[in-house]
Formats: sequence, structure tokens, C-alpha cells
Amino acid sequence: MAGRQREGTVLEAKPVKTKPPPMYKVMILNDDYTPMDFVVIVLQKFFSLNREKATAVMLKVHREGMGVCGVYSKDVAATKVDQVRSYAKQHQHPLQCMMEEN
Ligand code: TYC
Repeated sequence: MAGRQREGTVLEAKPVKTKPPPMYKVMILNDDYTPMDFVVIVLQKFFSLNREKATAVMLKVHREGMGVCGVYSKDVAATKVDQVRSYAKQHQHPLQCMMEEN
């Protein structure tokens, strides 16, 4: 059988179309009752913002009604929303937190 050629079937890799997973913005809403200092603490505690950045985000929300705390994968964003809601509830503040696809 010397010299006999094998069938030349080439299996080309199909280009795999994978999109990066969607990311989610975590946002807080303004209200008239939650103390400013409490919002700054929340932003530092759950979103790892330093005091200056946390204050800037809090003031933006206070003036504009809504602001982004951070952008995360779906699971992480959902955890942050739960953490903020339960921390606000525990302290009896009506602070609202939500997530939205980026
Ligand atoms: N508006 C609030 C106040 O005047 C402060 C505040 C800021 C509340 C941001 C919620 O997400 C918020 N005490």
C-alpha cells in the first residue's frame, strides 16, 4: 500500500460567534428622606468608592434623581442590589436600588 494517499478531508473550525456576556448598571434613586451620609456610606461599603467619589455620586443622585454606582456581571449586580436594599431596610431608610442592562 505504499504511496496510497488518504482522503484529504479538512475539517475547518467554524468561527464561533460568542458575544461577551451583558453587563449591568447598578443605580440608586433619589428620595427626600435617606440621609446624605448614609448614601455615602452605602457607596463606600458596597461599591468600593472612596469618600470623594462616593460624595460626588451621592450629590449627582441628589440633584439629578438617579446615578450609577457601578457596572457588573448579572450575578454580581443582583447581589449588590440585594445588599443595598437589605442594608437600607435594616436602617429604615427608603433608599431605592435597581439594575439595568448596560
Ligand atoms: N435627597 C436626600 C436628602 O436630601 C439625599 C439622597 C441622595 C437620598 C441620594 C438618596 O440616592 C439618594 N437627604
